[in-house]
This record gives sequence, structure tokens and C-alpha cells, in this order.
Amino acid sequence: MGPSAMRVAGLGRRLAQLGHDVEDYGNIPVVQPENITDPGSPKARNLAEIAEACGILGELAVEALESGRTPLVLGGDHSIAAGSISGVSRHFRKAGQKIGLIWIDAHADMNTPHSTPSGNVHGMPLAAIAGVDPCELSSLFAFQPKVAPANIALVGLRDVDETERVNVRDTGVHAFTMRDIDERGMRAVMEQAIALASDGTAGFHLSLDMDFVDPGIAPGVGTAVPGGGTYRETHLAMEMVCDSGRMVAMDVVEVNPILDTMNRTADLAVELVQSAMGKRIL
Ligand SMILES: [Mn+2]
Repeated sequence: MGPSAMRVAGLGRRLAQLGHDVEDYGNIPVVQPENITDPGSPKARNLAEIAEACGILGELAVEALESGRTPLVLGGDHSIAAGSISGVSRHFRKAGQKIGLIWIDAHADMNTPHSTPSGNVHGMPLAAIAGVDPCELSSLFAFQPKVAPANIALVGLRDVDETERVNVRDTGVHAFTMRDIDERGMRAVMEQAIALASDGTAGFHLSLDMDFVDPGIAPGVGTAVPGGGTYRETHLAMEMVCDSGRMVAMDVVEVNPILDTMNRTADLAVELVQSAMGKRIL
């Protein structure tokens, strides 16, 4: 329902207003979770269905890049990033190039089926991208890691599981918590994140989880955590991404209209995409 909510909020029209030639590839066919009778292992529920959808999504991302477009991927939960980033990485890999990744999120999404307290695969996609686990996702397109941990920046962390911390530390990804944003400011944090994700890469993928934003202004997300990014901080991050000229693809995930109020989270998501894709105040 998240993609529909963002379409209803005028995503296509509002990007066209910025001068973009927008083509909507439509929804990826996925089995609806309420129709899945056997979710598989309780340590990674619906993993087979998620991996299949991620494979299809990855292929579509390649197709978009090959036709000279910038993939903008709408979720859905964050597990889709295992598909979109795999496709983007595969595309650049064919030309002998690497990509970086900026992951803006309240959570690290670096659990594995071994470490997870919940069994939610949407808590695992970054572990897969970094080449760890679950192997159904990390082995997509038969290469790993999809992004070298040295080129991965996590921004906005404020809720990391005890068992997940080890994965964040051991992989060598760069993590910027809300405390870093409080102490150093969003500008300094994003400057460093953009530099790390751009170092030796063809550009970076931006994966924006709407639960990064404070739930006071973005209530329509699955796992809301207090103390998130403000309206201005989040727009600034998007504007800095745009100014860098290095973003090659973007995800916007976790918009959940069932939990939202009058579609305001979807509307904010569209605004943020606009800022990342060229909207300026002056
Ligand atoms: Mn996430």
C-alpha cells in the first residue's frame, strides 16, 4: 500500500514539475503476506517470497539504468532494498565499477536469521548487502558483497538490537547515530557520509527509511521510534544528496497508510524525494 499512497500524494506529477521524465514501471508482483500459508522459518519469515520479489526488482533496476533512467524504488518494507541495491550494484559491476550506499534509518537492519529477535526479514537487508546473511538475499545475482562495507554509511540510528550491534561493528560499515547528528549537526554527518559512499565509487545508492524521520511528523511507519530527524534535518540531508550529484538510485520505504494520518507520511516522503531530485527553495 505504501507505493499507492505515494502515487496518490502526487509523486509522478511533482517530479515532472521539476523537469523529470517520469516513467512508472508499476508494482512488482508479490504474494500478499496475508495470503502466505507457510511463512517458512520463524527466524526469517516469508524469506522465499521476499527473495523472489527482490530478484525481479533487481532486474528492473538494471533495466532502468540501462535505459539511462534513475531508479526510484517505493516500498513496501525495507527488505526490498536487498533487491534494488543488488540490481544497481550489478549494473555498475558490469562496467567494472563499484557503488556506495547511504542508508538513512532509525534501525541498522543488520540482523541475520541467527541474531534476529523478531524473525522480520526487513531487519536484515543491510546485512545481506554487506555480504553477510541471509544467503537467499546476499547471493542474489551470484556476487557479494553488493556494496563494500567501507563505502556504506548508516545515518540516524537510534534503535539497534543487542545481538545486532556485533554485526554493525564486525562488518566495518560506518554508523552515524542520532547522537552524532545532535552533537555534530546533520550537515557535518551528511558531508562525511557522502564522502565515504563516493570514495572510489561510480556514485551511491540512497536508501531512505521513513522511520528515520521523527514519528511526530511521520507517524505512518511500521516501527516508529521517538527522537528522529526533524523536518528540516531530513530535507537538508536530501538537498545535500542532490547537490553532491552522486546519487545513482533511491529507495523510499516503510510508508504504511494503515498507520498514517491523512496520508501525511506519504506526502512527506514525496517532498523528500523532490528535495533529493532537484527541488530548491530558491
Ligand atoms: Mn529500515
